Amino acid sequence: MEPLIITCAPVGGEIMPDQTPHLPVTPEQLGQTAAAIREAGASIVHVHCRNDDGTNTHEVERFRAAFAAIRAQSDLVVQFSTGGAIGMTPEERSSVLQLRPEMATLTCGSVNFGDDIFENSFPIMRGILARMREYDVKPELEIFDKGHLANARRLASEGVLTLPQHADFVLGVPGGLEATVQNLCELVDDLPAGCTWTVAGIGRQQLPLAMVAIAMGGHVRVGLEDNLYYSKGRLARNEELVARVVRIAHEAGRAVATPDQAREILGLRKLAVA
Ligand code: KMH
Ligand code: ZN
Repeated sequence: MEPLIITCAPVGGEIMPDQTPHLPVTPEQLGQTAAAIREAGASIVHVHCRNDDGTNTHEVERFRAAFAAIRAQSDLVVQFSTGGAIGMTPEERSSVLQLRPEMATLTCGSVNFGDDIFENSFPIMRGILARMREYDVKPELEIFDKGHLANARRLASEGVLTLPQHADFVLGVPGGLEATVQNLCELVDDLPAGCTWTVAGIGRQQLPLAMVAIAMGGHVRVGLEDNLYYSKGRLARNEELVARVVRIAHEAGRAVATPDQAREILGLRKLAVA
């Protein structure tokens, strides 16, 4: 099996600082988190940004500062969110692509998201993909529901998305596909040929689905964006969620990818040395 790529999603767009003291809010805190999760064994960091008061922002200058802080302290693959937070416009969500992160997410369809709707119509997806092509950013296909893979195939048939790509199955969002092993297996079976995949289980399903992905040859995402707790009632730090997956992978005899190995698996260019 290829080495395990561990993505850490340390912030997200939903958790607020009054829910945990471990949420990185400022660019400096994101830089420190990057160093800590890299040390623990992560190879990709999935980036959302916050204002100093913890509210969400997709402001280009905030992402620029976060990108610089992460790069100053780690060689992680940097993946920006284009999902942002509920209520952001498609323009806001995609404007950060001009900073040319190595990767960025493309959610492949609309989905209920708690009491809200996370809107990703075909025009929104085409618009994000156009900017990804303009700035040469590799998409990661965010799959929250079964039909999202069909949407990706439709975008490919239109010629606006090339396949294969890397997919991230985000399972367990209230309103999306439930975080079960059966659902994961069905999605893996339905993947377009040649695609690689990661699973991000929400909440307490993060750990069991990570274990299944390690065994199946997939890849794993952990982090506070998806799961606040290390165990029942005990708030997690991002780096310890990563470290636990590394320990399990080692026990299972699966090597863990460095960022450069992740770049090779995902078809990304090597990081230029300054
Ligand atoms: N915060 C969610 C509404 C992504 O980063 O691409 C969307 C999200 C997906 O987190
Ligand atoms: Zn995200």
